[in-house]
Formats: sequence, structure tokens, C-alpha cells
Amino acid sequence: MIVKDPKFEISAVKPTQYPTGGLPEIVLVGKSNVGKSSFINTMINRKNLARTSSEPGKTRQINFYNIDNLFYFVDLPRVWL
Ligand SMILES: Nc1nc2c(ncn2[C@@H]2O[C@H](COP(=O)(O)OP(=O)(O)O)[C@@H](O)[C@H]2O)c(=O)[nH]1
Ligand SMILES: [Mg+2]
Repeated sequence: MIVKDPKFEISAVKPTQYPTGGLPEIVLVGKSNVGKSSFINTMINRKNLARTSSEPGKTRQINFYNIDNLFYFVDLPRVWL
């Protein structure tokens, strides 16, 4: 995948903040520290646009990354599965 201009768009804490453009969303869901943010960075070939951390539970908001205005990667906080 060739990604030209991936942008961090918003760290949402409530649904009214979610992007409204209607682009498709690819959402990463999983336990803490399993590599969700790293997966996003690998896919878009950027080092740390999606912040990674060795400390579990760092992500508390829903982070939307706009990938070339084509779709969003959405990085969720931890869930308990
Ligand atoms: N060994 C190994 N470590 C990884 C891999 N992917 C991520 N990590 C590390 O695991 C930790 C958590 O990764 P992160 O992407 O922040 O996980 P998240 O909490 O699911 O978003 C970080 O220290 C990463 O560097 C992998 O494929 N192999
Ligand atoms: Mg993360």
C-alpha cells in the first residue's frame, strides 16, 4: 500500500467528535499491548504516527487517522475480551 499523506485527525472522546465525511473505517480492536498501534504504523509505513507504548492502557480516546482521504484507521483504547 502506498500512503502519501496519513494524518492524525482527531482524538475523540464522544460520538459528536467522530469524523462525518463518510469515509470507510478500519478499526483496530484488542487488548492492551498486542500491537494495534504498531499495526497501523506498519501498514502506513510511518514510525510512530499512531503512538505506541510498552505501557498498557495508554490510549484512552478513539484516535482517527485519515489515510490519504481514502479511509480511516481507527485506534481504539483497550477492551477487555
Ligand atoms: N516483539 C514484538 N513487539 C511488538 C510487535 N508489535 C508491537 N510490539 C511492541 O509491543 C508494545 C505494544 O505495542 P502497541 O502497538 O503500542 O500496542 P497497542 O496497545 O495494542 O496499541 C510496544 O512496545 C511495541 O513496540 C511485534 O510484532 N513484535
Ligand atoms: Mg495503542
